[in-house]
Amino acid sequence: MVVPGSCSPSVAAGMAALQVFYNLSTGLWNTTGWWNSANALETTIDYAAITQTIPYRGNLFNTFEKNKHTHFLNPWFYDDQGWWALTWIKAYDLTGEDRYLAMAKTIFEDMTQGWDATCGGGVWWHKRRQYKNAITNELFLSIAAKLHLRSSNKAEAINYLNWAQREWEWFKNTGMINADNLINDGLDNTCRNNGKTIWTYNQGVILGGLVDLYQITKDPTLLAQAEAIADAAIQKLAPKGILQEACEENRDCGADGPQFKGIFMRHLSDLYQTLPKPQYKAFILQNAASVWSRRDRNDRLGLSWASELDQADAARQSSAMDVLNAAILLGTTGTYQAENAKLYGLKTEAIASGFHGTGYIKSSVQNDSVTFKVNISCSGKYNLKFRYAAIEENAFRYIYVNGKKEVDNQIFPQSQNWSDVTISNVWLNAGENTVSIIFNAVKGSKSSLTLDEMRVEPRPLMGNSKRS
Ligand SMILES: [Ca+2]
Repeated sequence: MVVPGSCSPSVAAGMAALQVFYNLSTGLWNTTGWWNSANALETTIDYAAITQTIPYRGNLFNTFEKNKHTHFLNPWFYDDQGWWALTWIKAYDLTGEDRYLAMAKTIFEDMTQGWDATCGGGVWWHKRRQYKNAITNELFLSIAAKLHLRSSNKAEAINYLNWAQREWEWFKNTGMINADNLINDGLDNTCRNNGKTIWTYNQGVILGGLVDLYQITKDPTLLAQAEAIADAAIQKLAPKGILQEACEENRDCGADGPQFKGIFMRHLSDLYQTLPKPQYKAFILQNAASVWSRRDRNDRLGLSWASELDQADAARQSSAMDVLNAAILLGTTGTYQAENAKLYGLKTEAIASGFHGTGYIKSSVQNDSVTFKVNISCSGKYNLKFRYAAIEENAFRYIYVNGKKEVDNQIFPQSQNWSDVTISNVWLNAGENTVSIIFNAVKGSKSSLTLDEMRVEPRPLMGNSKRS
């Protein structure tokens, strides 16, 4: 399978085609609606974060400056403004600038005005108190959980968590999640599932909210619910493995529908970071390859990801770029087992409990070494996280990256149990790299080291780093 999971030129070309629609004077994307522009900006931020590139970061600043006087509030619809809250949270994660987080909080505060006791709770879709639907409440859940994770003020953090839990308690009891574990559009006048269209984005946004709430509470039922929804969507909404919107059959999804599939994929990608099922990875890669193979000569991508381009606009383009972003992200993280690495002077073992993969290695003699081969889609700075034990005392080893010394005698603090040591900000090239851990006793390496695996992760985003 040809996967467009490299930073350049393929995915970069798709991003460039998205920015062709960007209007500098409005800060929005031409050819699409207001809420779609929030998603196009989120796509742009994801791309900047995943590839660690700066070309479109100016759009972030510009969109904020041109529109901040509106506070990104919509006169009619709570869901439309919710997208902007998610986008500004991502902008905060990318830049660490508090004003973006503050804007997300302002938007959320306004959304709380839409909550009332009709149907036992939930936020209205329309500000004239019409229709309690899935998307508005999924957004509300996700924003609340994300704001909780980013609030340093304790009272504020508790408030956001209370909203998230209140929303989920209500949502799961409404019946909007049907017997197939798929989410219908909303509630009817008797507060029951109205049986209306199962849009892909309604199977997506919920995943992000549940994953975040799971990170906060560690309640396994939340992750199980997310898994059930994701599995059902992949099984039921993707003929021949390619995600399809219900409206595609008539080849008319209006202005909104073309955005939805990307939103699902973005959140499936979030779920995969917490629940790395091989099936999710395969699904992302298969869809990315399919849509990319259908691009036109200007790298434009259409409504259907399984057939030729119908028309080009910013909604279609950003939606498709979401799955391409997800595919790149898969190529920037990976876990490598020590027992499968290239070993010199070492043997593998599988006696101690709790190892990952099929075993681990024990390093204790002069000049022994472990060399990992690491394939990365995008060049940039990464964190290398080693899972190890050092039973007797602190162990020290040389770390080499691509044949060059990265760390003199990295310390692996004494630990009877499996622990992690992270080496931050290591430059890796697109393509193949080598990472070696070398016992150089002459230069001060010492003590035995048990090594289980190495995990390669993109350097954390700035705002995100406050979370740990
Ligand atoms: Ca292992």
